[in-house]
Amino acid sequence: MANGSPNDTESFLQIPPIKFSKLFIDGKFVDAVSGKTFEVVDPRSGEAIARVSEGDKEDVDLAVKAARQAFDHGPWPRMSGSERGSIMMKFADLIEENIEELAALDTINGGKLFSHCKVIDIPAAAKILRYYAGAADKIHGTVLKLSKGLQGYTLREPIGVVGSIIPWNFPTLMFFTKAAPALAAGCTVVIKPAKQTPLSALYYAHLASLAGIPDRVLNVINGFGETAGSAISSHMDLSFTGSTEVGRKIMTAAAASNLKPVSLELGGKSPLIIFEDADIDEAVDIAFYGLFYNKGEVCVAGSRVYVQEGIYEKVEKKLVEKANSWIVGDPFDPRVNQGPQTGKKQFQKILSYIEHGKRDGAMLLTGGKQIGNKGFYVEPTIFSDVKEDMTIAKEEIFGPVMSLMKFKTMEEAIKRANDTTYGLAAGVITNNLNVANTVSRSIRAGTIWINCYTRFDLDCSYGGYKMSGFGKDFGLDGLHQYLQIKSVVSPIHDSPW
Ligand code: TXE
Repeated sequence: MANGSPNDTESFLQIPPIKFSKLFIDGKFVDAVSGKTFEVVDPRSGEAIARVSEGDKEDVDLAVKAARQAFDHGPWPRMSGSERGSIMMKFADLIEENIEELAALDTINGGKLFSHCKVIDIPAAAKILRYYAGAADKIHGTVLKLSKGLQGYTLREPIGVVGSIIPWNFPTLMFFTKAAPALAAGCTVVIKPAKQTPLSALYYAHLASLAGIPDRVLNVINGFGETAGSAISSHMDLSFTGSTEVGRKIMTAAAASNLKPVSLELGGKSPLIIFEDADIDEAVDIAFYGLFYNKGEVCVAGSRVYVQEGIYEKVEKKLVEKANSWIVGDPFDPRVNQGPQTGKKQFQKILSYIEHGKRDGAMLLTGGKQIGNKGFYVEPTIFSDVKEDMTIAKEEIFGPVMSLMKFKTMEEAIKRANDTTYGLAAGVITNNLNVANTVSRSIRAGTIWINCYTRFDLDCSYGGYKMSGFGKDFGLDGLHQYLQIKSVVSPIHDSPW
């Protein structure tokens, strides 16, 4: 095929040793109480590569009990920030010592490019740990001079036991985006990886222990959303990344249990607006990677691309050329640009959206089909003449499917870009500073990229507007999610002040 060679999979088959497959509770790898296990699948072949323990409510109860004990009586929240920080630094070092193996686990388990895991995802885990390790001893309150005869101060205290439910598209990044700030804050954590991608999370539990994170502070429960995930959301403070639909269930569980604070990073349908004055080649590159990076399984993916009418046909043509030279195949193969979608359900969902697009009258410029007959490979797909009321323009596809739309004026582009229930991110490409600034202020989304896309920086917090959720990951805002403010007030007797 023009696109890679998923059927040559054997030549790149590199199954890393799967050393950890149980639940991690109380500092030990243990079987599930029920003794149940479930299959983990290699998306290159659709076949099972391991079985891992299947946690359920009883296991979540044990993990929460352990984490609660560690929080109420253990050393972790009582250590100085710098002590916690130095253990986290050690954890980061251990990750770097095991980059190849960890990268291979995310590739075999998530269909992610090995080369990306090796230079982006796994090193980013160490960076995130170091960023928050460095912040752990800079958690300050304020001193307050109150009314006459009163003084006070505020403390920022860890919120307690944190439950994190994470998705499968970035198994490593999501693990540390949630766990690192929570640990730095002095919280204890119960984390549930997605059922598709538990392998690296279990490895991280092992490394955390080696680094000196005390037993019970970090617990990992593999399992399904409806059982283990739902038990976590009825239990403790929560941080979640996943679909808007499940976000809704988590809010309901939070309200029905203990009114726990929740932070939700949910889906998106992010617009990217390209103006006529842009450098076309650069704009095409930004748009292409903005959608096809990580096979389109990116929450901020620029899936609605608005192009101003004067350059529309040129952009269309260049995007198609790029798609035709984009190599889809085995994610271990260094020549490959796009691996298989993470799981069968997601793969089928993407193909069904493509059918919707055709039925609704969008013009299929390229792609549109499965590649090969084994595994979960999808052609890079571009639709043109897409209208806002079409399903492919409204709903998150979470796959390699781009929708192109033509616009005339800036005002029209802003109005149409905002015509969505989501608000995670947006991009604008133009050389006109005024247009860039006006669009940035007018789009209702949590992150706006100007003349770039998907450029994350740890110091720059991100999270959604509207139904893309609330709460911020990254930056100091990401740390503050795991801290609560206590005010302490005391009188000064007979004070003239
Ligand atoms: O996600 P889920 P799915 C979007 C994307 C994708 C769609 C569905 O559009 O096609 O969601 O993917 C856990 N209580 N995103 O079904 O179910 C689940 O086990 C508690 C966007 O895989 O939201 C997993 O750990 N937890 C997103 C996590 O939720 C529950 C990334 C996410 O899975 C649960 C992934 C329940 N009732 C998908 N049900 C992003 N924002 O980046 C499931 N889970």
